[in-house]
Amino acid sequence: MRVREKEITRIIVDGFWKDLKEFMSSEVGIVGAGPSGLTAAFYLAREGIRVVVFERKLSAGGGIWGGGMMFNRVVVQEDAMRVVKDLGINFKNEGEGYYSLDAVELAGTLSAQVVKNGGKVFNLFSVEDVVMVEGKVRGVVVNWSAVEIAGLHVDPLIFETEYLVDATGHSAEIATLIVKKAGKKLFTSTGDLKGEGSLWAERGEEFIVEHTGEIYPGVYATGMAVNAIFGGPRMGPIFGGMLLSGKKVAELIIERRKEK
Ligand code: 48F
Repeated sequence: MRVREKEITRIIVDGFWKDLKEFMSSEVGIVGAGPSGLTAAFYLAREGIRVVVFERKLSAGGGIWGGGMMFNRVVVQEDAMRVVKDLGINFKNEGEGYYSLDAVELAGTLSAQVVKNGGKVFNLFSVEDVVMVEGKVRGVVVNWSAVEIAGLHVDPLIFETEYLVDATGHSAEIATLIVKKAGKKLFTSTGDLKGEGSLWAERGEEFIVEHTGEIYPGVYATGMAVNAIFGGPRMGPIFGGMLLSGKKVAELIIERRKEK
C-alpha cells in the first residue's frame, strides 16, 4: 500500500478539528488530568455527559506517574477500592486495609477509560483564565502550553462549559484565578483560599472527600485543590482520597443536573 505523506497530515488535522469543534461547548470542563480530574471525567463520561479535560503537560496522569519519590507504586486504602474495581485495575492486597497498584497502569487505565467512555482529554492545553459573565463562570480561556512556556504574545481560545472543575492539584489555579478576578467569593469561611496545611495522611484523606464540592457558583473542586482551598493537610503518597474525591465531584454534578 502506498503511504502518502499529506494523507497522514490530513487525517490528524481533520480528527483534531472534529474533536475541537465537538468539545468547544461541553457540559463539564475539568482543568487538570491528575488522578482526581481523570476519575471525575471517567464517571461523568460513563453517564454519557459531554466532558472535556484540559491538561498542561504532555501526558495525562498528574502526580500518579512518580508514585512516592519516583518509586512508581501507588498506595490506596480499602474505601477507594470500589473505584479501582470500577476501572478494572490490577491490585495487590497488602493487608490491614492497604492495597497497592502499578502507577503506570493507574495513569494509563484512567486516561484510557475517560476516552473509551466518550470523554476528551486535550493535553498540552493550559487554562489561563475563566469566562465570567455577570459573576457566572461560563467557560475557560485556553492557550497552548507551548505558548505559555515561551511567553509568546498569542491570544487564547475559549471553550464554553456549564460546570467547571478545578482539578489542578496543589496550586488550585482556578480558585486562585476566581479570587484574583472576582474577589474573595469562594465558599470558604473567608471567601479566600485557606492554603494547604502540613502533612497528616489520615486527616488529609478524610478532609479531601468531606470538602469536595462547589467552591463558587457552578465551579467545583476535587483532589489536592480541595485541601489548598479549604485549608486541609497534605497527605503524601497515598491516592485513595484523590480517587474518592473525583468520584464524589462527578456524583455531585450528576445530581445537580437532575435537579434542573
Ligand atoms: O497534581 P495532580 O496530580 O492533582 P490531583 O488530582 O492529585 C494530587 C496527587 O497527584 C498528589 C498528591 C496525592 O498524594 O498529593 O500530588 O489533585 O494533577 C493536576 C494536573 O493539573 C494540571 C497539572 O499539569 C497536573 O497534571 N494543571 C494544573 N494547572 C493547570 C493544569 C492549568 N492551568 N491548565 C491545565 N492543566
